[in-house]
Amino acid sequence: MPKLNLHYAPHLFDIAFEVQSGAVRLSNRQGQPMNYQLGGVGNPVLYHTPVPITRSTLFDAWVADDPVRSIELDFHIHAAFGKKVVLAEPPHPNYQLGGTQALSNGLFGSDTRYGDGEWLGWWGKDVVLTIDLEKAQSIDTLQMRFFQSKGQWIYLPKTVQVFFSKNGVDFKALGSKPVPGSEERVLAFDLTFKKKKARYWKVVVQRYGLIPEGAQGAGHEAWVFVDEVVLR
Ligand SMILES: [Ca+2]
Repeated sequence: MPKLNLHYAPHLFDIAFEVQSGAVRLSNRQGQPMNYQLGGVGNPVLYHTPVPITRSTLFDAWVADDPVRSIELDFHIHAAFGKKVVLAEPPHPNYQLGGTQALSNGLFGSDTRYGDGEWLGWWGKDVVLTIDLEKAQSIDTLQMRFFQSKGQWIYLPKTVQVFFSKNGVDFKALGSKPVPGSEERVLAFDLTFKKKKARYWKVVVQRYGLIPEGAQGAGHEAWVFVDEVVLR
């Protein structure tokens, strides 16, 4: 797999952000005052403390004295937003910029490149994760996005399974679905099932496996890339 330059060096003057427990925390190296705005309307607000995100919205922030230095985040809120995700196997060290919380931060990765802070990549491992919704919630849909770039050994996974649990220990299967073939660079995958109320949810993404003969990387394990685990 071609190596990207992933030494993530945010530009000295950039605004950095983190989404923690459903709130956006902003910073910049110089500690300069920043403004933000939700939904692109209303008066800009001076940033003091992490801003809770309670609905799907655009979030714009900029350095008050230098508005060219800005970020725009497009939040998609869902039941797992800001909730803790636990992975059975961590992503590959080269593709875990955003950390585990990137899977439930309400932000999607780039549609064209997988080296950003949202896409997490696993090599030769299934993606197995549990989400604690903190209280029982009624859920009937799991949505995930998968990156595909066969020339770079990134393949869509084979199947996705979803399980639920009331105690976080005993999980019951709810649904399973093969991932449909696609030529898209990013596949939006949906798995719907009978509505269930539960606090703990588990997702098992079965990887593609070995790259077939005749393809780039034949005989090697394929990668799987995921940017968000949406529960509704
Ligand atoms: Ca994300």
